[in-house]
Amino acid sequence: MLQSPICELLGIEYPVFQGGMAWIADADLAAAVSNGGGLGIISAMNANADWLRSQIRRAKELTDKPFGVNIMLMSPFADEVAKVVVEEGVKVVTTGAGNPGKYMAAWKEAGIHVIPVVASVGLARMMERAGASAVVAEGTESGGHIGELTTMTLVPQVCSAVKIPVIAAGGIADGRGVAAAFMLGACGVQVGTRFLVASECNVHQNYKDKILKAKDIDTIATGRRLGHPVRSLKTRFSRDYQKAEFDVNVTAEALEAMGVGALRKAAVDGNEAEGCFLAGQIAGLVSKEQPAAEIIRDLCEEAEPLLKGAAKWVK
Ligand code: TUI
Repeated sequence: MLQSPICELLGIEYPVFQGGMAWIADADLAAAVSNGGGLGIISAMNANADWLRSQIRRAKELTDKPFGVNIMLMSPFADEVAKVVVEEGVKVVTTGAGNPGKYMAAWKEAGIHVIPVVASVGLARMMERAGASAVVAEGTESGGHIGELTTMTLVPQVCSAVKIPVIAAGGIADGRGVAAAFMLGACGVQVGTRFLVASECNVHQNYKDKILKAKDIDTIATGRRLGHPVRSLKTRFSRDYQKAEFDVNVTAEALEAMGVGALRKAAVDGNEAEGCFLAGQIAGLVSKEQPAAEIIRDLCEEAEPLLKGAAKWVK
């Protein structure tokens, strides 16, 4: 059985986190992952305090296992949702797209395990000093908001730089990815794209179908001009956006406006023309819809013989 210190620390069975995907990771998905023995995570995305509170309460009805909340630090509601996780007694908070330093003291005071998602060694070190329980080192293979380094280069450098547990993310969708992450020094993985097609994921069926059909080269990173690169599936929207980005006659404001509502249009409406379908580079490997618990079991049961068998390379 694949186990690591992160299981003991958080009271979970398998060292598998579900990524806090905006407009996708709701209470239903998070509870299904937690019931399957992983760490389910509700995305607070750009939602307000009331929405997050109702999702947390729903998750508590659906599972008695630990689950987390991901706080997207660029959200205009970050301050208010940061309070809700304390009031609702959430056990684990992950953060993305920024530095959660200003919230750390309050969260730690409340006994929350804070696990920031980092894309650099510098932020990982800073988070360890600020009292993070662990970090998620997320490579540029991931879907959504991304940094520059690959998982292959980021994870071992973060592992060498900090003593707290490191969870690897970005490009992991099967047991080979899990085994590789452990070989790089991680003691857990965070998986997004494969959980997006979980049976319990409420995203529009068009989104799932697009992931299931995607090939290796079907994602694109846009948004560099505004300083927030985002990886999504190649669609009419992302190609149009890229064109606009390279066009000096398109203002930053116009670009910003193009992106508004695009995640919701993809996840809720399945709108192929105007939606932004965030996805990781590993989408090409994701080929079937199945229950979250089965995904977790597959990931870990595939990784076990690979890790045990690694001795075959050593003579
Ligand atoms: O945050 C994510 N993934 C996301 S957030 C998101 S919603 C969004 N939509 C449009 C534009 C921007 C966001 C969709 N997907 N992953 C974690 C992550 N964090 N990846 C990279 C980072 C990151 C980047 C820079 C963390 C910190 C950072 O700088 C911190 C600092 O200020 O030093």
